[in-house]
Amino acid sequence: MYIVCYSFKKVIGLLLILFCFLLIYSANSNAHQLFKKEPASINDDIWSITNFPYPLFNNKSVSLFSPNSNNKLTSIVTVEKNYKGGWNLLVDGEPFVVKAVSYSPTKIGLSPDTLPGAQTDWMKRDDNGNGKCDAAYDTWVDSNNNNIKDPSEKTVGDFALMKEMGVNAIRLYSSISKASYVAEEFNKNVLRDLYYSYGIRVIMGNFFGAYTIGSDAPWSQGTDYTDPIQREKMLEYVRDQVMDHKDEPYVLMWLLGNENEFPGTNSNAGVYLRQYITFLNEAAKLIHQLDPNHPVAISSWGDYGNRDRLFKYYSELAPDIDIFGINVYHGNTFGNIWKEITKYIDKPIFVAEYGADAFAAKGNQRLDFQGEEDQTAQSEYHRGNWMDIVKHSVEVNESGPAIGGCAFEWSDEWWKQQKVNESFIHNSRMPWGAPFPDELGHEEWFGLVGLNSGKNQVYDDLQRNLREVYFLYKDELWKKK
Ligand SMILES: [Ca+2]
Ligand SMILES: [Ca+2]
Ligand SMILES: [Ca+2]
Repeated sequence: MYIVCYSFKKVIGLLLILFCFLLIYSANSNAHQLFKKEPASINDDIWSITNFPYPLFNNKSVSLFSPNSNNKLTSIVTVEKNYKGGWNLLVDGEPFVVKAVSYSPTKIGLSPDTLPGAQTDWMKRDDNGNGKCDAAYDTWVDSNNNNIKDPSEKTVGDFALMKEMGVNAIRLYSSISKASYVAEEFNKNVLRDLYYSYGIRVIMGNFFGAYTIGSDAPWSQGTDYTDPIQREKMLEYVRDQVMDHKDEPYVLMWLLGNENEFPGTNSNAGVYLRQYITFLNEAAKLIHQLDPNHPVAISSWGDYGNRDRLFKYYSELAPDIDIFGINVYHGNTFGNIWKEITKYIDKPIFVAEYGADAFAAKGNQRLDFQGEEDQTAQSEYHRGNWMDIVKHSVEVNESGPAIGGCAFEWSDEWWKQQKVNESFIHNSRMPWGAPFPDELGHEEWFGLVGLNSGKNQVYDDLQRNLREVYFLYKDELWKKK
């Protein structure tokens, strides 16, 4: 009996030991799993902020510092008036003509209506899971327009394509969090690589209340520039963004707003023009206090009804804005706007948006969705605009105020003229009247680069179709001398 009991105790003991062993093993394997699940990306905490439904990547392949950078963190960018009254932008003392494109490479099928941040999340999007930013490094050119990636059509990436075209800056419109600046919306590794590996800088935008971003006003009411609480929020947003990027090598300039005087941006800037412009100046002052190394530009609305008054107010109320930027869609040239501006404003002028869409409606039927691409007409429109900028720059005229422009835009955005859930369709409906080649603006077709051949709706997410205008810049207008 004793022996039996002893054996029984021994068995229990052995079982206990085995149980403990299993427990430890199980804990270890849980720990191992947790470790394996540990987020790889430095930006993974954005999950909790914006809840983007896709994995974020850790772009280990991009270099953070170029061998020639001497660890210099940022350039000194200034504006300078010459003895003839013309203006130059100087980067580390050297004249710099801004050859920029607006860069919002929204993936087909995505829309900010259904996915907040859809038009700005390209810096983090890695849908093909290779650890690299898709738009920057993984796009390919469908050079024979068959919508198929043929063996000869190698992966090249937008950054390389832009460099090849002669682009020296991209315009980023804004971060898009409404209430406060969220640093994780930007991927600094990608932007540093844009600068170090491709020589392209960033015009760092801030909507400054346009579309209620920054003011956090209810959409139904729109941004109110007379509201002290909203104003404080917008300044705070600017302060946080500037502090986050001011020492980065890629920053070319700050750019506040985007056509905020236009009622379509859902603000009352155009109504309370004096208050708005005075407030812009406050923000410009703040930026100068925080960052003495980069100038402040704005993005005014070229179609404001009483431009005489607009430019007069800017002249009187905004001495701290360094560069007068303006979006202009006035036809093949900018017409009289140079004279209209310089009548009041003695500052460098930056055409913050210009360009035309590639879609040509058949006839003049605004509700007729029929038509096809007219790449030549788009290209010639860009030629006229760029040559007008050159004509008003010191390159041609020593008293010229133009320091460059930003072509709108790099690639088509299929979400812009849609009913809900039409971001998979390249719509041509609801164009706006404008002095474009067919007198209509088709908002989804402004790309220098299309996302398919234009002949059908079959595409690869990473496909690029270079339009004629791309080659116009690459081979003529922005060709490196
Ligand atoms: Ca990728
Ligand atoms: Ca092809
Ligand atoms: Ca669409």
